[in-house]
Amino acid sequence: MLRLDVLPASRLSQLAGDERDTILGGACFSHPARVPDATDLPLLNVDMAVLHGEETLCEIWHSNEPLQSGQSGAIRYRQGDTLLFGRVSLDENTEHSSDDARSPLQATTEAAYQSIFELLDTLGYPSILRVWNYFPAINRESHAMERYRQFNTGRQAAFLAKGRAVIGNVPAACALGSAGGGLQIAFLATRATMISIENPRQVSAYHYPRQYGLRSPTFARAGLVRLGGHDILFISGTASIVGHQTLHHGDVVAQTQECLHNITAIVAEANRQAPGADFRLERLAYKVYVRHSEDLDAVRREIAHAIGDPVSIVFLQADVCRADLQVEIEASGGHAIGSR
Ligand code: 3EB
Repeated sequence: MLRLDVLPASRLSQLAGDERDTILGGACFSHPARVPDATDLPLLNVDMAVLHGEETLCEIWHSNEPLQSGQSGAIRYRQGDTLLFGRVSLDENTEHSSDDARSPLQATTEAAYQSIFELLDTLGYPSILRVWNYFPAINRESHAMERYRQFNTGRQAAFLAKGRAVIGNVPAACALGSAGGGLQIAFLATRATMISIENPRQVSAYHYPRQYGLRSPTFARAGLVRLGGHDILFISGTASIVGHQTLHHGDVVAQTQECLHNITAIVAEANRQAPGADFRLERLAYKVYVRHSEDLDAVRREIAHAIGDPVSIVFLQADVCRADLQVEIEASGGHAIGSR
């Protein structure tokens, strides 16, 4: 039903026939960003360095449903009977006029999410399973507010404007600082029923206290969906946060361990909600965002120590959405992983 393949852009451009027709969409990472030769597909090109190997690395989602491609404004998408993958990439200044009280990033975020919701409402994919958000200088302050908080304000405003819940049943997500480019968002939506999962070790992000911004981040710790008889789990970007507080300032090893404790707790929660699923840490596909590239070996060693050699793992250099966080880990499982 759903398959994740992580491959270099050079191999992506060689895919043909059925191997290409089954592509729903995905994201490619390199620094600087290079456009892979697949312009009709909804692929994000993120300016983000891959920390192992030289090549542009692409995370490609495949589906065995019959698929068709479409475009609506700035959104490119591909859809099947139950799944839709879309991507939008916006320059921060296009949605902003000089008399706007909102910052350019806030206005652009709000416009991007509103257009995503309009598309999904029109095409009838009510639930968003997973959103990937990337934009530059995530920790920089401008317009008297950190840019991550500007993003949160625009995101929440769009959810509210389109009548969507901002607590409870919200998508799994991540938000990371890229090295350049505009606001880039990829999303996976479904007609199937999804369940949002929270982590008992953490305050839900939508209930964070005001010290982290007046508008809370709109995301769940994970999303669970049943597709084609399989339970599929999307774990949001997970950091060294317990309760609502960052733990282990300046200690990337301890932060990595705390991320993995949180992921372990989310997996346990998912197994409780989907008793037949049997999600296991070593069977998940991981994406690890490391703020300082020199921490790669320490982070990698900690992950190997805790979960051995996972079936799929990618290390990227990215800024994490709190200045005191040095690492963030996301994961997914229950779907097929690898080439067919
Ligand atoms: C956190 O737990 C760390 O704003 O969409 C993780 C996952 C984080 C998603 C988002 C932010 C987001 O608060 C940051």
